[in-house]
Amino acid sequence: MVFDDNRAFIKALEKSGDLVRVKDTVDWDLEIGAIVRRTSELLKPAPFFEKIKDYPDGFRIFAEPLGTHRRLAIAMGMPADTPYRKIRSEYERRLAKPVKPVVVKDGPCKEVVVKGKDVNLFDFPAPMIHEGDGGRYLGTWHAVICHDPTKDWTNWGMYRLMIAGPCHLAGLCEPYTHQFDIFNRVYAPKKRNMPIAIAIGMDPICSIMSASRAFGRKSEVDLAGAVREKPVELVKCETNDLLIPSESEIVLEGEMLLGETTLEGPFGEYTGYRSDPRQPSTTYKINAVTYRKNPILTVTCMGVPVTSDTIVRSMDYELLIKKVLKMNAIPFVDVYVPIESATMMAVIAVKPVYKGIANQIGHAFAAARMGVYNTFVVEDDVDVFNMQEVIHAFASKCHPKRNVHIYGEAIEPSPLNPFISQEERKWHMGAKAIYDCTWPIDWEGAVPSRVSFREMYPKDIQDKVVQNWTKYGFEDQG
Ligand SMILES: Cc1cc2nc3c(=O)[nH]c(=O)nc-3n(C[C@H](O)[C@H](O)[C@H](O)COP(=O)(O)O)c2cc1C
Ligand SMILES: [Mn+2]
Repeated sequence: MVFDDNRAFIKALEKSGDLVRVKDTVDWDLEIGAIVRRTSELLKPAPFFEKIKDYPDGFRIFAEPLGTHRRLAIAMGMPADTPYRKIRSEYERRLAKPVKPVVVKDGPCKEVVVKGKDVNLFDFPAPMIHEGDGGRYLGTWHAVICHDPTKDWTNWGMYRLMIAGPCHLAGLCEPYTHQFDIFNRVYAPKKRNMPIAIAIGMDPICSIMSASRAFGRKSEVDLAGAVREKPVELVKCETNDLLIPSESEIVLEGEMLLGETTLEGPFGEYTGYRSDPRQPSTTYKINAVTYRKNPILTVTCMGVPVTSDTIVRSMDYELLIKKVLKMNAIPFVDVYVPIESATMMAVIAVKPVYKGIANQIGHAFAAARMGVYNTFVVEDDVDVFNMQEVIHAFASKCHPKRNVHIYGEAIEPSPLNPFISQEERKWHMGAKAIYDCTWPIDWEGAVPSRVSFREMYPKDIQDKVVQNWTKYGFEDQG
């Protein structure tokens, strides 16, 4: 059973030892960011800050909601120690049946309503997350919601939001996002601002969906319903017609402004580096704020992985990669985007039934709008989730001259890519590489035999050893 709201999720994390309540008063100015950063680098439980300097009692922060696979499993309603491969296959299974949301008349997110000139975004304890950030970020784990009336399509996307004034936010909305598309295709030609709603502190599945891009123009709320296996409850905004999850902690209602930009950034980014010079960014005007009593602000502190960003977006990228592979009829068996790679690396297992599969993948990836730069293609006898096996395959099978394929003029989807030059950044050009860790198909008969438990012993001996494992005196069946 998954959670209706973030508060129930927080309780479950506390019960399983995956959340720590910080009772001391902590400073929104860098101290919270530093604590969260350290928890990510040490893979510690999610911090929950109960008292924040300069803010009334009851204003709390819940950080890195999905910063480990344990927390992801709990969010999915599965045992905390579920192996990742099982979490993902359950996620994929549930996605098959989208569930439409239901509209309700009222909800906890309306407990406090503030409108017009009374709006002050500084009323919320938005942290100064990293030193050198361009400002205090109120949106680092949320959904920006907008509607395309020409397609009856509502989009949710997670796009970072810096406080730019008491009722203004500014943020990066990259050109490949749906929000950018809807604004420029539907609203800008009519010279209109676009109504938006920002939901902060939704249940964990709704947040996963806001950060996902693997599903094209499907409404994220229907897919959240699918993964929750029950509809999301939505309630109408006070000042526009958008619908927001009724259990959200904080809702900001407003508009994305036409022809107005605000200097925003730099920001400590998912790649593990501070990115962007300060630059003109999308601007939002906030006309009303509604929130639950004692609101809980969700926060992530991106930087060197592993973070909620890398946990959630790696899974999303795996689905995206599978789509690209299927479109190109590539005989793949499995895909993994290591959570330590900030989605910049992938491992793909293939059935090598014809020559040149790795190179074929390389060409497809070079043209794809995905920030996956280094891809390891292994054979289907390698478990893609097991880095011990992946590294061995790479080190022993990838001929440095023949098996490394470089695509030097690949499309660069992200200005945040740390390794491209200023010139490449300007023209959206980057590079990608494929490391072919498969044996040449014409080596039949000359392929070295792998010396492993699975391959070097007769089946009856393997079975006997596995059966008697604990009898020999070993604890774990493995
Ligand atoms: C924590 C976090 C922060 C993100 N920040 C941004 C951002 O500032 N700008 C952006 O364009 N995408 C950002 N993304 C990625 C988008 O959320 C992702 O591409 C998503 O698919 C966008 O939704 P859309 O596909 O409906 O456009 C972020 C993702 C996460 C998890
Ligand atoms: Mn979308």
